[in-house]
Amino acid sequence: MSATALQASPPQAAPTSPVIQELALSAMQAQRIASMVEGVLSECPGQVEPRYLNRIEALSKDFLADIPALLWSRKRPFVVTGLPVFDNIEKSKILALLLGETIGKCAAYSEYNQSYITDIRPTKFSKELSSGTELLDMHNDLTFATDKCRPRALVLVAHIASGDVPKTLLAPADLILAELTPEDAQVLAEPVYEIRSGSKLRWPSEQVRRISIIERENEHVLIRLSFTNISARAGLPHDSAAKAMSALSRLAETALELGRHYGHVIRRGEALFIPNDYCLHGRDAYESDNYERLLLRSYVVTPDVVKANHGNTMISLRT
Ligand SMILES: O=C(O)CCC(=O)C(=O)O
Ligand SMILES: [Fe+2]
Repeated sequence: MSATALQASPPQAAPTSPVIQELALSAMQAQRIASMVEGVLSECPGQVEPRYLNRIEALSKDFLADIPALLWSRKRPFVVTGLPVFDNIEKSKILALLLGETIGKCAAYSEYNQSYITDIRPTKFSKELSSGTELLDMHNDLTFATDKCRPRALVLVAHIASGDVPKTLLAPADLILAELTPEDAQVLAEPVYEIRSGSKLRWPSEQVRRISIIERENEHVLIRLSFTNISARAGLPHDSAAKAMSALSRLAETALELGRHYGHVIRRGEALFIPNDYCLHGRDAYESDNYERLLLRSYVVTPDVVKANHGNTMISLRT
């Protein structure tokens, strides 16, 4: 089958939900992805992520052009369905990297886990909150990081997802803002907060940065929220600090409510794309012991960020 014939049947952005769209791949597209993945694995005998990325970079991904178009124009999360599924986890890793490279450059963080892929599953061997089974509160990833290094998007691929798997909670920033009172929205837009983070990293890189929680960028809304490390900025009068913190907790509540409403249970054959700055995510609690779930996550930054600040995609959170 020629590339032209494949391009003749583009994926359809089905209006399953006006908020979290589904992009259903055609069987031919899935087939083409599967053979790319097989090819990359067989051409990278060392089976390491940077090698996979080198190979992936050289491949034409134009037949998946609807993916970046959808992500960067709407700045809303969406789910891609109809992906090939693999038993060999190396192939699922390559798939996650391939999907990441359709929207930008996959990045690894030197002070985090130095890996282009992170496995997300309940385990006692990780300090990360996402590896627990309790509710994972609404957040964005590496919230504290600067514009020079923060992931612009996350791609989550389900390698295993069977039984009672929890929902990935999703709350777009503009919808959260629409639910807030004008007073709260105003406080949250002011730089009256500070975020302290990075102390738990492998090579601790603690930073304290002054931030606002909500920012407007033309018609889009940017949002910042993380777990317990945002406080009212030091030196703020007591009343203003109290106001800032109560607006923040109302925002977190609203985000959780919307996150549960719009969330998606990710299954095998699916990938979830989340624009990190424009949408909060979380994960519902595991409700029973009857589950098997292993997600693979790739972080993606934009090529201009890599070029201007790093020179390569092993990125330092100190930048
Ligand atoms: O487990 C999930 O569904 C989401 C995990 C998460 O927060 C992440 O991958 O950053
Ligand atoms: Fe996360």
